[in-house]
Amino acid sequence: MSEPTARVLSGIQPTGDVHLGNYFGAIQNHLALQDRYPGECYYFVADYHALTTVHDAKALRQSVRDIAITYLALGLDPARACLFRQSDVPEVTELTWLLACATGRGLLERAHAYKDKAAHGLPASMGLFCYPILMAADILAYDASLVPVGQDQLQHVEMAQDMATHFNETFGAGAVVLRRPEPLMSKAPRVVGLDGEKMSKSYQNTIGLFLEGKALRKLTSRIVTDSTPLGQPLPTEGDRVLALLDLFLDERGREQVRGWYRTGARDGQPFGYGHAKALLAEHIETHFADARARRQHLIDHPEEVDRVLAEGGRTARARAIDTIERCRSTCGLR
Ligand code: AQP
Repeated sequence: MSEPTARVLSGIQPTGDVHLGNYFGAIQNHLALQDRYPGECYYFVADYHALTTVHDAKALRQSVRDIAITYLALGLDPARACLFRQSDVPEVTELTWLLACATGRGLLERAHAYKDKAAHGLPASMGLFCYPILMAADILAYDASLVPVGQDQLQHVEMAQDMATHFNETFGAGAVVLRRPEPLMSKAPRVVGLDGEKMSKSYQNTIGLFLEGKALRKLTSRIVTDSTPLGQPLPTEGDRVLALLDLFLDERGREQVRGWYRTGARDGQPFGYGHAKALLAEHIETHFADARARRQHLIDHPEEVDRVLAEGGRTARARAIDTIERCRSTCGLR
């Protein structure tokens, strides 16, 4: 295989509304990387993955389009980054099988995401158990060298590294048939949710990007805090509202808010959690205001979104076909 330039690959599941964890943990990086590596970024909507939890065809189709709308509204530029539907590249399911044949079961049994979901009582299908193999196939099919993800996906990228090595050793006698990917984490690799756990659609503790007004303020008011009364100093360590506010603030803003926390006062007036939560709602609303407007345009013009996905699917599939041909030949299937 000839040495390709840096190539970026990442995905997101169409399992509900995109939340602050997805955005600050991964999507912000995805958008920055299209400037750095134009033409080499591949971002997919993981509809095969979603089948582990979504069993409603209409809802899945709608959700795929919603995620694509969100990416485009946030600034994904189809001229620089390829946005596609995972299932438009069925070759990844074949690569999943080839990788499975070179992967020990013990590797999958160590997957934290599977264990966490099972511990939260979510039904554990074989699909969920094998999810890291499909994810490895997604990464390896495009010869990706960089995989921007949140902390929860770090182990899966490491497993993809292991699977590439196992495949190369098992079938390729050590030749580099599949390229080893490296994870890339953002400055906010683990964003907390309303309850202080990892923000996650499955845990129903998320804050969506496009909520506004009363509904948004109602949601931020649900963030769990201690019971420090209004006007008393608030803890700056471990507070969830402050952790979320930090995502929107520069160094100066962070210091300023910490000052209000430490004194329990802002401009001579008592300051408490209610004020901090209202401030967070304001930041969310302002930060995503432009994207919210672009999103409305795309909701009204779904044909534009479908066109981007269809074109992205063709581009991505051409890459994956190269890889699968190489792998088939290495395994002796041709
Ligand atoms: N809380 C988070 N902090 C930082 N990054 C996060 N990501 C998700 N949650 C956080 C990153 O977002 C990208 C897309 O994630 P996903 O939706 O495909 O799946 P996920 O990681 O499993 O996110 P959820 O909300 O927890 O989804 P469900 O509940 O459907 O499984 C990934 O890069 C992820 O790391």
